[in-house]
Amino acid sequence: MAYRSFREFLDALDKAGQLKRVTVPVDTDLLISEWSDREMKSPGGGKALLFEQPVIEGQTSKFPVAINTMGSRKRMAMALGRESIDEIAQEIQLILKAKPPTDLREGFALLKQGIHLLHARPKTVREAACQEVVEILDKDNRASRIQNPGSPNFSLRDLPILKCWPKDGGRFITLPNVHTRDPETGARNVGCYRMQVFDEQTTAMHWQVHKVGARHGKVYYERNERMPVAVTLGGDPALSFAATAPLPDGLDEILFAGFLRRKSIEMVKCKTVDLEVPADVDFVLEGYVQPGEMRPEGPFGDHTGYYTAIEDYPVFHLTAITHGKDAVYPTTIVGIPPMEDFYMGDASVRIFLPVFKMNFPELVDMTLPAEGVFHNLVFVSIRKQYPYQAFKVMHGLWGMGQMMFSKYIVVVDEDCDVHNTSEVLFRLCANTDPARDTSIIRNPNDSLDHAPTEQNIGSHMGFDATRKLPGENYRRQWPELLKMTDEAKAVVDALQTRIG
Ligand SMILES: Cc1cc2nc3c(=O)[nH]c(=O)nc-3n(C[C@H](O)[C@H](O)[C@H](O)COP(=O)(O)O)c2cc1C
Ligand SMILES: [Mn+2]
Repeated sequence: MAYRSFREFLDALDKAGQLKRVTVPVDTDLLISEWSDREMKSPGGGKALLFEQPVIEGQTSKFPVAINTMGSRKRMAMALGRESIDEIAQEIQLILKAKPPTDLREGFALLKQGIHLLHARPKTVREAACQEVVEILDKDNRASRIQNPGSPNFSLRDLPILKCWPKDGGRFITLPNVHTRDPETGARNVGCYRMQVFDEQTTAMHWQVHKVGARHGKVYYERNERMPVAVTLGGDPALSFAATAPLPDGLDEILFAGFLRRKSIEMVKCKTVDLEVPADVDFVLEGYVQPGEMRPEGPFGDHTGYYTAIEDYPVFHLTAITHGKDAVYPTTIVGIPPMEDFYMGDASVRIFLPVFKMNFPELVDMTLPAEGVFHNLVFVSIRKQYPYQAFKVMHGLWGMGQMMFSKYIVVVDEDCDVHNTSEVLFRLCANTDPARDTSIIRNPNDSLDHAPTEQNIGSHMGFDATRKLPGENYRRQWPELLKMTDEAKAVVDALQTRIG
């Protein structure tokens, strides 16, 4: 089921007992963050929170704050309108099976075609809920200011944007969907890149060097042209998820979100920039990035669990803010895991598992444990057939999109449950001789990783924790893993049931 608005999603969460309303005033300066951190770290990810009276600089905001709306397996599935994420993985598998692709590129091309076939192509509309209230901020456009009866003067200061951690450089928009276009091909991209608020009309734009927004920015820079950017907040959560998913460059997030929610997304033209945005979103921040203009961003309490240091990033200038009358401000916080974003990353891995399996037929399961905050740790299980196959798989993963960042990859046999960290650690410790069973390589690193000597590059390590086959320099008899007989288990099951 597709949601017509973010409110409709919140209502669905409420009905499912997945939403807690906080009716007392709570300050956007650290207090909502502390409250939410406790909730996110409670068993299974806790509940979504709706702060009905967020306080910003002493004033109660008229927009409520929603947080942790995707922070559990159940809520993540609900956000995509599904019973479970595995449904989506199965659909992707069906698309790929229709005509088995010969390589990954072809696989994604096919996926794109399949998504088209499923009527996920966006439609354009003229009237939009996200433009019920329009505030033109651009000085150049003041003359043509669109007057909306009853619309208050409104700027970024009126949004209940959180200061998340004590030493943060300011307030950060943490769940923005940043819409850009490649000026050469016209291809659209939507990415989730945080934005530090500088003043009521400017923010930072934290697209890291490996991301598609940054690549689009570089093309504008080379052409010396002003880059139109539209940032949306809220609407159907399928888009917010798609903006975080590691899609290959060129796979349109709007199409992908349409596929996820099984309904095409309605788009509306922006008021001050030549871009389209989903009509159902809660807020639209329209504006531009002037290529070459950079400003210090940070520090920010990041998903690494540490503060990311101050660095120069592009500046986003607002030209208009539009919003619905009933808008809700969606946000999240990141920090020491587990946090809400773990469930978003986990959903990405599960949805794209069929694509990985297509490239690695031996791949059984894969997970990015919360402790590794996405890029630091990957557990993968394989059905091993020939010597050094574990190394083939790790090197293959290091060559695939954002998997290039994976700092440690542990490969185990198919009978090991990768979702059980203790089982993986047991295999890792028991089955490896470090000098023989590891591979250290050089690869790009995630920009946020503070450990490497130089930013963006570093070493990565793979562990072959599978049982060794002939031909893998193991000259002894590999021992057998302990296993109880089924008969003994059945007898003890029966006895225990009898005594209760
Ligand atoms: C809560 C959250 C915040 C994020 N913040 C950033 C960010 O500030 N900068 C960035 O480059 N990526 C950030 N990401 C990761 C990107 O959204 C992710 O890599 C995405 O796939 C990028 O899309 P793209 O490939 O279209 O550039 C964030 C992800 C989440 C879940
Ligand atoms: Mn993208």
